[in-house]
Amino acid sequence: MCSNKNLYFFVADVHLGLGYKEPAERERQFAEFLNTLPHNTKEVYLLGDIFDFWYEYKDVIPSGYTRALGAMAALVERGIKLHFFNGNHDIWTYRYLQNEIGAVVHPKPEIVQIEGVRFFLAHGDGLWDKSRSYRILQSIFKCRFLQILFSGLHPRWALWLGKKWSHHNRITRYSKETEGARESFCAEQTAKATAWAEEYLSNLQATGEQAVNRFILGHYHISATSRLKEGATLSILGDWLNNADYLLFDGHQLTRHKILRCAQNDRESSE
Ligand SMILES: [Mn+2]
Repeated sequence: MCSNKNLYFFVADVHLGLGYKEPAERERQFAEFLNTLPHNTKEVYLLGDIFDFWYEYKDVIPSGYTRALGAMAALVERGIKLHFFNGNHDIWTYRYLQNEIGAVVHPKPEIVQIEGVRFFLAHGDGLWDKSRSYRILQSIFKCRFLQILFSGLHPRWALWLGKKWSHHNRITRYSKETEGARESFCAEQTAKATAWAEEYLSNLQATGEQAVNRFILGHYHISATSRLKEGATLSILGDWLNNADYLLFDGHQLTRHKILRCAQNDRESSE
């Protein structure tokens, strides 16, 4: 990590603000992670759900997140390019992150070329789940009229409502899960993601478009890697609720790292 190669980091699902385990500790850990990135870091990709709930008004942003926002701004000040992909928990960003932090906001999945390697980057929701309930929920969230209505609420009520909903969503899922259910969830989601990525590659091939070499997704809260055809890989990022998971690309290799919650040592594995 100390060479002079350009470094690129990928993180998702920190869920700042979520009252699970030790939220203040989680925010400190995330801020420290950003503050201590090596000097040869070129870009940081935040792949969604960094905030458990975000909403902003022209002159008001949610309270909390101070350390995280400060660390994000400091990164940009250091000349590191910061990318913020909207997740389903932080879908409603307007201009604050661009104007105040200097981040590049990506509302949709993107294919980007990094050091000659083609990456498909996305938060990961809705890529293959086209169910009716998902589409209804999306149309509610993306509805401009509802956003205007929401903005009309006093921030005290709007943010209370949003945080309540976000929190309920995640905690309900976590509290219902047993170890066995978690394992089968991981296997099932990895299989779905892999099938989707394979099909995506086939479609690119059929239309004569340039292939993607690396797929990186968040959203599923699982640390998983799949090998795809033609040497491509799919990596799903784990969340920061238990241990912190991130991916590092050095222009050649993509490696997965874990910052363990109790012991601060990094664990590394090749993708
Ligand atoms: Mn998500």
